[in-house]
Amino acid sequence: MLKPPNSWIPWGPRGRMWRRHPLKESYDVVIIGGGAHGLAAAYYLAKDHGITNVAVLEKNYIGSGGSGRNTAIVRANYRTAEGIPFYDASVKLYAGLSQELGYNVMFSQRGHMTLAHSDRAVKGLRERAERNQILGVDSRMIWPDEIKRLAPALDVSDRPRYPIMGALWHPPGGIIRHDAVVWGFAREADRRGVHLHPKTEVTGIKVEGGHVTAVETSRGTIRTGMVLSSTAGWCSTIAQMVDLKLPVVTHPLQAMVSEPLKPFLDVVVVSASLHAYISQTDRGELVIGAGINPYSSYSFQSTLDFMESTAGHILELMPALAEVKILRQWAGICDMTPDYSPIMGFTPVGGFVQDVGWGTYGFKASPICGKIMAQLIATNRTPDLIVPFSLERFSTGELVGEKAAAAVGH
Ligand code: PYC
Repeated sequence: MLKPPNSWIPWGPRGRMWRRHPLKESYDVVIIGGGAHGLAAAYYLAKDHGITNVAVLEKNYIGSGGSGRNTAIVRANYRTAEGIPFYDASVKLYAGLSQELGYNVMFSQRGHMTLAHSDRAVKGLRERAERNQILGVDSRMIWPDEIKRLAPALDVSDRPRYPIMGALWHPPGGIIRHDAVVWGFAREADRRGVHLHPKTEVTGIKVEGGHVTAVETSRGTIRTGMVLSSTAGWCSTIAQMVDLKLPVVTHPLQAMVSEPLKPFLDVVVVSASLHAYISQTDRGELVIGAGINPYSSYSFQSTLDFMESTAGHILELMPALAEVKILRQWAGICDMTPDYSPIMGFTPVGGFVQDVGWGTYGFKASPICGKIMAQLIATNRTPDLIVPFSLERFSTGELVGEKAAAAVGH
């Protein structure tokens, strides 16, 4: 039986994961988006800086957006001198997260393998491996013998239309229990006094004299001088509320899961040329994804076309999976920027801060984004790590090109 909100409900050995609260008339910080990024920012604001008069507003349930709709891959094998240290810092935080949150997020650093099927792809991956190594990230090229040893199900013969020629091997990469990341951050933010408000939609943001003064929601107006947009899918809608136009186009991204199988795949396998990636969860299910839908949309619709074409590509890589059944499919939506890097930091509107434009990379950056956003808000300074990711780069031309580091060709 559901008990009334506003109280701890003892329905498990530790009670509810987080409490319900009435919406207060004012908060020091309002975070829009109750996914891993927003919750991490709330947690680190409280833990690192003692700022607890914070509300996290989520229009649906906690973790219902991109945080609950990704394929749970974590990695740092990016391409640019700006991106690599950023995602590396995230992998390192993820590695200590179970201990930090006192909650098992099941991070399995089983290794991440990006296949090359052409000379050009080998060259591109080699460049990435070298840049990763220079910046202290463990990545190297491997060749068909080692690829077969690490992932015996892969067909490394010359039978396939696109034979496997080599791979970028990134041992610290892996998969995680994505819901546990959300729940762990939510629980710890709550325990430190942050108010989590699910089912609370932001309908407007009030700006007076060039500075944010209030957030209007489906449950009433909140006075605040600091708003962080940590939204995926709706970042342009939120930015428009303060008359800010973002260089973002939103696309759906689909994925699917198979029936559970005996464990046989203990690395993440990615093929950019075949537009597909696959990993096996601890439950034995295969998690399979592809590139974004080729059209801009806010739709969460799964399509047969995605299932059919992606399954075909996976079978090129692992023909033995021909009889495996797909159990379910889902879609999320991704805010794509022109250079495939995020937009983080202050904006021309006072008190309006953004952590958006993550495209298909958002989940893997959650802890570092939370920590950095909390630092930015608490100190009113942009931390060095995110200076290259400002909104201004799209007018100065100093882009951070990470398209070539995408798991698949989008
Ligand atoms: O960049 O690793 C990645 C990824 C996988 C699924 C979506 N993005």
